[in-house]
Amino acid sequence: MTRVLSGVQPSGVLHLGNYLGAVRGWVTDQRSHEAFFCVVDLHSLTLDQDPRLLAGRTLDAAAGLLAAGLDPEDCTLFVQSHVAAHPRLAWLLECTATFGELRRMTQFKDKGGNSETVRAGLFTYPALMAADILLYDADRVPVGDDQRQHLELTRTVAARFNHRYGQTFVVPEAAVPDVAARVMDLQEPTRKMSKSVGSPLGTIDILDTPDDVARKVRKAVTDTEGQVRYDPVTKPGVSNLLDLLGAARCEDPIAVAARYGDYGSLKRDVVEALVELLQPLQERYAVLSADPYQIEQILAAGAARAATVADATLDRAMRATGFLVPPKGFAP
Ligand code: AQP
Repeated sequence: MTRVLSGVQPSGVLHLGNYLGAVRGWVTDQRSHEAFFCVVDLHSLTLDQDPRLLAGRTLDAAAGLLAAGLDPEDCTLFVQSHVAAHPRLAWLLECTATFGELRRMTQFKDKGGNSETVRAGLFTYPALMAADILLYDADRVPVGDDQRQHLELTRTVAARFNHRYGQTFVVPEAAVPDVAARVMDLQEPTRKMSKSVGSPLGTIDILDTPDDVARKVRKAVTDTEGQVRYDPVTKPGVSNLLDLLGAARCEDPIAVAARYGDYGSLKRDVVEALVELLQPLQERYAVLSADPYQIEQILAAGAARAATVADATLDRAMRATGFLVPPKGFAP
């Protein structure tokens, strides 16, 4: 059975971009693949985090994934920092990737790559992401469009490592969805919807109430043309609304556009479709979040399963690199 792996940062509750661009596909993947999904808490430290909130946000992210439909019977769900092999393999991969490759990552540039005070981890985290993937011999990595470049780097690094030290890693493929691969910010529709960048009015969280959804969609930036057409280059705001409606109702956004003559009725239907889409997730989230202990148990079992696979891959990579590997039973 082929393997999939993907992850989400605990930088807040999942937003519509996370759900439509990635997590909705994970729910399908878990039934047809051996699936590993993680809350990538180590990645969140690339930006400032409040230590009083991080653990709670990690649990919230896990509850969001379970509410979205991940089932611990069908997949392994865990927290990245609970599996020590991740940062250990990341070091080997930092020493495989080059400075020039990391410097070209657009996410680094977008998040302040020119500043002297930016965290070194923001520069090197694509190597940690490569470790997340390669540890599980993942064939397929379902991600939104924004992660394509990191996936390409993972493939380059895996191939280079294999060439230098002998066959060690599976070289993975990115799996980007056909619809909603890049959900845009409602206020700045040329920028992707994001938890860490952008205004709260531009991002729809999966836990937003119907009133919140209606307010945000009503205020979504469109244009002055007044004509509903799907054209992401010249009409990014309207096209984003069409993408959202198409993704929520599983329809092609161009076909959706043909049904509307004005922005008002389009926005009304976007609200209705999103409220309908989010309602069952919110009901499941309410039940799950009432019992955080149960979520911790799911994550602990997931980490134990994940560590078995990850430790074996790390061991293979350490041996291939030439390190003195300690005898079995040695606990560092
Ligand atoms: N706007 C988006 N449209 C489609 N897919 C998206 N993803 C993220 N944003 C969009 C996909 O969701 C998965 C988890 O992403 P993440 O936790 O790294 O991203 P985020 O929620 O957008 O969080 P941040 O804090 O804003 O981080 P950055 O700016 O680094 O993305 C991934 O598969 C991602 O592709």
